[in-house]
Amino acid sequence: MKTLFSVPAMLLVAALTAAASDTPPAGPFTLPELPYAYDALEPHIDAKTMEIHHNKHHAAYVNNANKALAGNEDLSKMSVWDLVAHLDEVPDEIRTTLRNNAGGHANHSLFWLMMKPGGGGRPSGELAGAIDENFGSYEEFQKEFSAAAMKVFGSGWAWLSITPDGEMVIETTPNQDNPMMNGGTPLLGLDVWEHAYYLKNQNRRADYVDAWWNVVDWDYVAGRYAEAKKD
Ligand code: MN3
Repeated sequence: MKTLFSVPAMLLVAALTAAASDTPPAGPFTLPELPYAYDALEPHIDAKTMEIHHNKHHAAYVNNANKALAGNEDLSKMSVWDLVAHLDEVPDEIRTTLRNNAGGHANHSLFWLMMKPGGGGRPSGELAGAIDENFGSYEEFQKEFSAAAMKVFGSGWAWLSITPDGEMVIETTPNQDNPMMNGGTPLLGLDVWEHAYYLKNQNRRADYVDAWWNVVDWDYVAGRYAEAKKD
């Protein structure tokens, strides 16, 4: 009879210990609120995908980055942008973890802002001019960007970005890498991880890419371009 009591007691201790060590630190990073409701991008991006993408995937990047930074006061003072731009300053043993998870936090924080309900259309002003100048036309840019997004093998991102030399380019990155890791400035990014579209589109990435153009927030992208030109 004694063992019947002691076994559950041990399990309880084990469960409590596991629960305590599974609780991620509260900072330095926090999951940003979405600037719109989960269903706001319907019918182009479905509510369930948005909820899981934000509340599970993005949250996991935040939690894992915070765990890796625990006890490192200097790195914990850096913004996520500084951190992903200066991975060379990160100790070897946490560099890959931060590349993936601070990278994931940075990329998703941008991604939510690069979309809005009632988005789409086309850019205007200086950004439109720069796109025409670099790609020939908006249509040509859109075609090239979509093709780049389709060519990402496995998980990654397609970007419109400014290189360290000030050139406007379409590029892709694997995993949660980001143009900032190479000194560039992302203007527009598209998450082509399957978690971004599999619930609605299954294997049809092209359908997701086509739908996504309808939610791009060109005003936000134009603002990023204006900021990049100031530097
Ligand atoms: Mn994602």
